[in-house]
Amino acid sequence: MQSKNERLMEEAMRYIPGGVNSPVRAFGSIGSCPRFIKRGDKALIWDEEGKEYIDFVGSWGPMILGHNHPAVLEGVTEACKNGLSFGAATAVEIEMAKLVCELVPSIEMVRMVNSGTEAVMSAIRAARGYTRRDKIIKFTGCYHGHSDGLLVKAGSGVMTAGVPDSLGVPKGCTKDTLSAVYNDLDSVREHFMRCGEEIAAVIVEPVAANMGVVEPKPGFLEGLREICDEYGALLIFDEVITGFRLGVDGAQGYYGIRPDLTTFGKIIGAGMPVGAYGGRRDIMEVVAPLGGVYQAGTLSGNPVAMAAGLAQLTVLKENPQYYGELNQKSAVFFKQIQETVRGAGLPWRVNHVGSLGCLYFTGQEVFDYESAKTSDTKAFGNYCNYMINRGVYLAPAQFEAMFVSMAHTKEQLRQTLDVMEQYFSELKKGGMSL
Ligand code: KE4
Repeated sequence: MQSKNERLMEEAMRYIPGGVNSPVRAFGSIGSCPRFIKRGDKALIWDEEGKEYIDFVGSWGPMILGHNHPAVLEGVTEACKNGLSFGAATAVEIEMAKLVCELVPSIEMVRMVNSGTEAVMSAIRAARGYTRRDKIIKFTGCYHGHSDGLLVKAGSGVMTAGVPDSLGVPKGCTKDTLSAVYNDLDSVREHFMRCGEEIAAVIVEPVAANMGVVEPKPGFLEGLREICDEYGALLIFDEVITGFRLGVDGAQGYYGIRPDLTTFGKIIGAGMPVGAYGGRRDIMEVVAPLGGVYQAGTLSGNPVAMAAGLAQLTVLKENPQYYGELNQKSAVFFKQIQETVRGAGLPWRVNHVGSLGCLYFTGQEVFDYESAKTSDTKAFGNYCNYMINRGVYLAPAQFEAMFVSMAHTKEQLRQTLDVMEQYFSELKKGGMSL
């Protein structure tokens, strides 16, 4: 007998590629049927079959306050009553820009767009327009959205130009994208020594949260800052995940590094489609209509989306203690996961930074893409399906982060650990294959 989720997936597959509007949602890497989520509240979500889950995806990061936060709901509801969109300047966009500039010291000017992808694409164009240089350095294992120039084959040789990692991306779009190794400053220096005067920018996830969760080694981010200054290249922090997550001033505040440009998404929209890029005024002044870098968008700065983001950022600004509580709660939780795994005699590794964490199914330390890739994704799939089937909604892919929110209660985290303990003890008794 087909479940409702299976019936919905069958129908979705008829009208939407892969049945989903974003590939990771298809549960392909864990080989099971996606849950069609009907609603969320605080740290919980329910699927169309009425099953309840403790949510550690949180829409891939935006729901730091949990689902349905009253301030966000009220902000959106009130904004809707005035109309959904005008394609004209609105006062709420000024409020939003002012708040982002106030909360993130490196941001002197900011432009709203509709996704993280659009924010990164635009920031790179601004960097190229400002420096009049073409090349960009990114890091293997870091993901910056799906704009052509960034869909570069992972690990393509340090000495060679980027090779497209997707059909439909012409070689010309990636020839100026150079790959370096995360946490390896020498791999960055090699590029600069060879063609430093052609390099417009280095773009980095200050905490790499698209190969699980990989923290920058001490000196890595500082080294990037120094190398960029030495060669006149710009440093772009892609804070689509870490922005307003690690603290109100993101990873740049957490690590004390000042990038030239920063990209945002996710939390800045509180679940509505919002991205943003901003930074030094002299750089942002190259953006149209002020300067010659063209970028536009029908729904950029949409008043309803701004109301959502403004409400969430205001709650975070007015309650700075939330971050201490969230990061402390998360640190205890991720350490307990590590203890649970070790207690079952298993070698797997937990990486965590603030409220981001990842359980890697590998016995190796994970500090870059190559070490992350040693994870046993099949074993992860078995674990992930077990957890989801028992009401713990994890990202259905090994190389995604767990997101803890302010709404997760200690009881829900304890419940999650109990299910993990069941899994690992059954595994140890041989009740399940790896
Ligand atoms: P969006 O275009 O998906 O809003 O943002 C792209 C992006 C840019 N930069 C970073 C660091 C990101 O993590 C992302 C998107 N993150 C993924 C999750 N790892 C979104 C989930 C999905 O693709 O469905």
